Amino acid sequence: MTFLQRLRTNCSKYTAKTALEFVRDDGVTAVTYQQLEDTTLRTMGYLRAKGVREGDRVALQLPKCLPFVYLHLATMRLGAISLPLNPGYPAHELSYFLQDAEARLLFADTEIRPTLTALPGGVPAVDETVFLDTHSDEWFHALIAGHNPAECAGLAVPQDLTATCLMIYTSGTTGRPKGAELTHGNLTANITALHQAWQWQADDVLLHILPLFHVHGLLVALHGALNAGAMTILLPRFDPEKALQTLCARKCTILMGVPAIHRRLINTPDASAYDLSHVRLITSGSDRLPDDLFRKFTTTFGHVLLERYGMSETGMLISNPLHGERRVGSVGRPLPGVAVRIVQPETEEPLPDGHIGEVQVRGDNIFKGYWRQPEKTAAAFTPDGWFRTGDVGLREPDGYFTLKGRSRDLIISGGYNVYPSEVELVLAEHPAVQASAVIGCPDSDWGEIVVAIIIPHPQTHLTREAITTHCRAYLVNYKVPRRIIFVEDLPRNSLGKIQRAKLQHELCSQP
Ligand code: MCA
Repeated sequence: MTFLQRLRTNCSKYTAKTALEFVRDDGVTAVTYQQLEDTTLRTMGYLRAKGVREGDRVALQLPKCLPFVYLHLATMRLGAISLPLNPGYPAHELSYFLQDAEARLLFADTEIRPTLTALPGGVPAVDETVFLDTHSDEWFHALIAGHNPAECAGLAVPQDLTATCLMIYTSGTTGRPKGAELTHGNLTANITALHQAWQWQADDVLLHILPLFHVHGLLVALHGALNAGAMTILLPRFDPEKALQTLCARKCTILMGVPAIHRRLINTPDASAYDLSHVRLITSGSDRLPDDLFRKFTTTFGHVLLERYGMSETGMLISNPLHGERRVGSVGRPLPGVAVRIVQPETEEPLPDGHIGEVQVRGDNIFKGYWRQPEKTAAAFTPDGWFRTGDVGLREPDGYFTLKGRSRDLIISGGYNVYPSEVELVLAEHPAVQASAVIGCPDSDWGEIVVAIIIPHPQTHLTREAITTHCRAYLVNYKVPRRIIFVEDLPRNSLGKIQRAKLQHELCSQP
């Protein structure tokens, strides 16, 4: 049974049970499984009337809200492709995604209307933009009110496992971001493996504190709970005190976070006074979990974090066990249905246990390819079909994997990926920047922070403020350099390539 079929079954089975609760400062909206199905069906009717057909892209540049969930599910149920986008993208970045994806519809918050309408030539490559006031759901319900659930109730839930249903943009070491196409089969394989590994139950209560526009918050957390017929309490944004209070008051059983979130949780005043004995699972992912944080979390809350490893292109790959040793510094063993091997990077020959090499993976969870990028898709896989993760690690003799770094230039800040090249390209656009290099430096709060090292053009007076203002106009907040260093020269190798590792060594002090 596919994820969407399972969800539909859950909606008929658990009719009166709460599927979602959205918590606002001014109140809570609860949605039963029956209401979730009805609203999804109405939304499907609305989308169909807007001309959405199989394979069309529907872009969701919305803050965390219930209409996001309805639109996402309805789009996939119609056989179309859900395209979640970070609501913080400035016009420049957004415009690229829309052009590349050629979305039929864009849903955006009314607050970004001025940004979008200021785009030269209007919103690119989108048939229609629908603005929603996401402060209240009434707007959305008014939009779909003309559509009866019966209108789409007879439509078959998509069966084709190879059809793309979700597109997530990921950046890379070169070129512009690429849309990773995930299929119904991928989503199903991913969620089935996690259901089994983490033993999701219908009586689980997930506290959802992550953004919805990424694989972690969407596929691992939200889909996990819906697939199990469990209840999800969604907080619109992460606030550590509110999260701990809700966790206790609502007797939640599952919480998922990134290390930057877990660090904020342990640093909350009187953290250890919160009784989390009813919580059965707290996971950590999207970034390496530092050993000291792993240990401090246990001493603060009496809970051992479960670290797992995944990527946007693959969903979840490796996880520490629900029962058994959650090994510090290790991401655990491959999830059911996922094959993992460590290879020598140049020859791609498998390496014996204990040897460090590139992590390569296979399984029904691995994405179909990059949207309209056959060369990049081909380059991402070995000739015999293994996906090259770009991460470096080793396998212990008992099957546990440990990640040791990355073979590509990637900065992970607070669980978000930042590629130096995308920041360097923006810096190069500034008239007073002669050359630049972007690196990640360790940071005790964010894991890593983005650091820009810049050679200003002679005869210009370049300030850090000017660089920050420039970057903010073109980049989403977490990509904006948090440290800016002006230099007269940059270290280069004999081929003229900037030596980022040398800069890192010289300029980054350990946290
Ligand atoms: C916010 N800021 C950041 C970041 N987030 N700076 C660097 N890195 C970040 N990640 C900056 C803002 O620009 C702002 O700066 C200031 O910090 C405060 O912003 P605010 O939004 O209030 O921060 P926050 O609410 O404390 O957010 C921190 C956070 C958030 C909750 C840790 O970053 C977050 O939700 N991270 C999770 C990311 C995630 O879901 N990743 C999954 C990717 P200023 O004041 O100067 O404007 S999926 C994935 O990686 C794979 C598949 C996997 O395995 O999961």
